[in-house]
Amino acid sequence: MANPTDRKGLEERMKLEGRLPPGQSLTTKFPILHYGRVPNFNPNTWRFKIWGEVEKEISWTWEEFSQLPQTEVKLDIHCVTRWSKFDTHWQGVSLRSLITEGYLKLRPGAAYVLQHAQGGYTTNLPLEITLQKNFLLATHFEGEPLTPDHGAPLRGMIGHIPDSGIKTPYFWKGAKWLIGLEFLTEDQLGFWEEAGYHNEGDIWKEQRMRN
Ligand SMILES: Nc1nc2c(c(=O)[nH]1)N[C@H]1C(S)=C(S)[C@@H](COP(=O)(O)O)O[C@H]1N2
Ligand SMILES: [Mo]
Repeated sequence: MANPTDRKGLEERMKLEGRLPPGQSLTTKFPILHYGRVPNFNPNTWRFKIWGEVEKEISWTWEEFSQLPQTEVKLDIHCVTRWSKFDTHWQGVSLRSLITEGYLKLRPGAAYVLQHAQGGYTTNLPLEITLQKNFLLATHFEGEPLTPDHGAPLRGMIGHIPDSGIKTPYFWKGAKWLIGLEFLTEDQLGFWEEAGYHNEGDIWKEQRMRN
């Protein structure tokens, strides 16, 4: 375990590099945070569905999902409860690649995406953010399959890529135990957004709660 001095030192460095958003502190751990309990994963019955503003609905088995083209990304993650974790490595499927490689065709009206998790958690994002490099349908963390606590077998991942200039919301906008994406013409609030969290949740603007 890193001693507190290391933590402080790393945090100072991230601050100097402009990578620590306001009101955040660095953690070297990986906190586990969710509402409710960890659902079971049964690879025989698990399905990943895509519906709404799409030309053709999708329902993939775990085996089918596992054969989709893979993408890797390095992200800084920022939780609204004020911890940040830097340089985390993720592997999975990018939504953009599903579209560019012809697996998924959206209707012209698609403008928002609602992530649906096993257990009922939902969270919403504008389509344009889910098509950025910092959004991933992630199956692996640091080269290993996700653990149940962190969302196995699949989670929505959203984090920051330094110097990318792209928009980054807080980490609640990535649903663990992800089982569906619903494409919408109008925005629809998710679980925490409904409960008063900010709808955009920009980490640099400290958009934590809706006023
Ligand atoms: N299904 C589900 N996904 C969720 C949540 C949740 O309660 N349920 N919490 C969110 C919040 S608030 C955070 S900070 C991250 C935490 O992910 P971690 O437990 O892997 O750190 O998951 C997000 N995804
Ligand atoms: Mo969070």
